[in-house]
Amino acid sequence: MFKSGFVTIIGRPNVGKSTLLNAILGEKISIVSAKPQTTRNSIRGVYSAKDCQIIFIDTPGIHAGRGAPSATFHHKPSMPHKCMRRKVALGEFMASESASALSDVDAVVYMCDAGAKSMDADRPIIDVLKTLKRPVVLAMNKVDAMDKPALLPLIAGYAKVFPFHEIIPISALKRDGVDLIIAAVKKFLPDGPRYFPEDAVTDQPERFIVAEIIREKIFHFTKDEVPYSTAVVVDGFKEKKGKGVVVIDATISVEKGSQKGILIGKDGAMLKRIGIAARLDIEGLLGVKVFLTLFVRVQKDWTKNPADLKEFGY
Ligand SMILES: Nc1nc2c(ncn2[C@@H]2O[C@H](COP(=O)(O)OP(=O)(O)OP(=O)(O)O)[C@@H](O)[C@H]2O)c(=O)[nH]1
Ligand SMILES: [Mg+2]
Repeated sequence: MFKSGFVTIIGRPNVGKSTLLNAILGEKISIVSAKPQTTRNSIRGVYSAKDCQIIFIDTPGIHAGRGAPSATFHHKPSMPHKCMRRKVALGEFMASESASALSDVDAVVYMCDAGAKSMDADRPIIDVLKTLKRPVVLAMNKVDAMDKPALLPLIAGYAKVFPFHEIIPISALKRDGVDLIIAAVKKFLPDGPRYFPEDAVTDQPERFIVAEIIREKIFHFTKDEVPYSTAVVVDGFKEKKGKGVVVIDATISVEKGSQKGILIGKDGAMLKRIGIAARLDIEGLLGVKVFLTLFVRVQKDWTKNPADLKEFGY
């Protein structure tokens, strides 16, 4: 019988969830950066094999407890409109994306960073997993960057707080143990149809991935609050028929004039750097030559404004 189903990858920011999704698919559809809170939307990737199809859902990292950017994991988006205006913010959108990606899934991959100093920040998320009643596999990531003897006590520690179906040490970066994760969640798939064509990798629109690639370069090249104050929208995406060329226009919105200055840089140097790096990746993705033009504009305090969030896809 053919098996198919949905598996959500969840965990604290920066543990390597998007890296794992890309490693599972063998293709990069989800952006990655060394900074926490890179992923903002839940992103579906399709893994197809002869006997099964698994839709893996990458999610924004979950902040639980104090110091969270304004969001808690338990945010319920069904509050009255007036209250929404005051309270909805980008961080809350991200938390609600993660929370809703957990409903109706066949299994969950909970990811932690094996090198993290303590598992205290995992506990509130594990408490949520307890209420879910779904099979959970623990992916203990970044084992390439730690001393192996530290692994056994860590595994014992996690096993004590939750009945994980399996605990699998992996390196998403080096693709070590990734097949074990796939095999582990495969056990929980029900009989089901092939939801997507066998050669599909994602159902995210090309425009979305292009905007994300640009956002990734901003995360790479800028620092402090700048990447967190940035949204990217692709305004134009035109294929020149028969020429193997795609012309793309995109607008980068920031919250303040000073951030606009940083993004453009001296004589436009920063924007040029972002544009070149993004263009190369987009050309790799689309397999054609790309002309990319970037615009920068200020949309004051957009991360706090529900109408702006909506316009930017959040
Ligand atoms: N050493 C090591 N680094 C890794 C591994 N997996 C991911 N990383 C790095 O960890 C950082 C975060 O990776 P992401 O995949 O963006 O993490 P994420 O969990 O999706 O982060 P958010 O979207 O911000 O929640 C990047 O610098 C990755 O290169 C791994 O197995 N080993
Ligand atoms: Mg991510």
